[in-house]
Amino acid sequence: MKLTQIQLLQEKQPLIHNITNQVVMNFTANGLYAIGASPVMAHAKEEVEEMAQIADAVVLNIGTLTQDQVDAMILAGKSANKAGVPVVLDPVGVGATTFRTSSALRILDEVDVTIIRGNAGEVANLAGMEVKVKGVDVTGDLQNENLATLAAKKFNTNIAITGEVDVVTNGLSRYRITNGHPLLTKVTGTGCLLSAVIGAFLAVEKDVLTAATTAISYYGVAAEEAAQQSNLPGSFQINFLDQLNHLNMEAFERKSRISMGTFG
Ligand code: ATP
Ligand code: TZP
Ligand code: MG
Ligand code: MG
Repeated sequence: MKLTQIQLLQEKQPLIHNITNQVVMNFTANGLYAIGASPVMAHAKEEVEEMAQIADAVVLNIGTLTQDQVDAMILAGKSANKAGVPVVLDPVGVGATTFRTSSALRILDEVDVTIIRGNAGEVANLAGMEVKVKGVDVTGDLQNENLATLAAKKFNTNIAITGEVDVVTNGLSRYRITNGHPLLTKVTGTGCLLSAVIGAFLAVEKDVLTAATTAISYYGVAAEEAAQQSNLPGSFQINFLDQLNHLNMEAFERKSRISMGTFG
């Protein structure tokens, strides 16, 4: 099952349309190439509807948002919705400023988002809990599971909260993924790239929870393997891209840690 999705991805080379932040564009494009997908960054209001329509997934990331870009994200998201293309939202920094929070909420109001992927602080703020994005610790595992369920129900969508432990839920079923490596926190854009990688998996797997959990686990095992070859951020980043491209499938099957539970 897991193998099939990755093989499919490499065969199909889905087009992933990213409207993303200025920090991570190059890393995101390289990471998508590494897993076999075909990235395109297109931000202009004049072209996003057309691009979203021909894409296999659309990724909206508000990391360095401007009002124009938010408008473009809504145009792209609506166009994707019309064409049946999955949409990922990465609400970078929601809660840090009013503009980020209100823009993310506007996107969620106007676009049918397939999955939101963020850290615990971002998802908490999105769900209306006033939590400092950097600072207040909301990362107890149980809290994240409850928070993800609450947000999934509130926005009637799928949620992935990532951190040391990752949680994916649609509000009813939930999965925990315990792959990953602390070096991922020392390279900028690893969350943003993960959101795009989830988009790529959604392009080849219709079951959103299966696509997201496999993507997150694959990503985490690639990081674990890369960390065996390098223990400093610069070389880790390079080895991580190589592992995303060339992860040994036997190692993935053996090291993948996904557990399932249901909420009462
Ligand atoms: P933040 O701004 O909080 O770092 P982010 O958007 O960068 O958020 P992360 O939660 O860091 O997103 O997730 C990116 C990747 O890093 C995920 O694969 C996640 O599992 C992994 N990760 C994050 N923290 C750790 C950790 N302490 N140990 C292992 N893996 C981690
Ligand atoms: N500033 C605005 S967007 C961005 C920074 C540093 C990148 C955030 O990337 P990630 O994946 O959330 O760490
Ligand atoms: Mg991070
Ligand atoms: Mg992030």
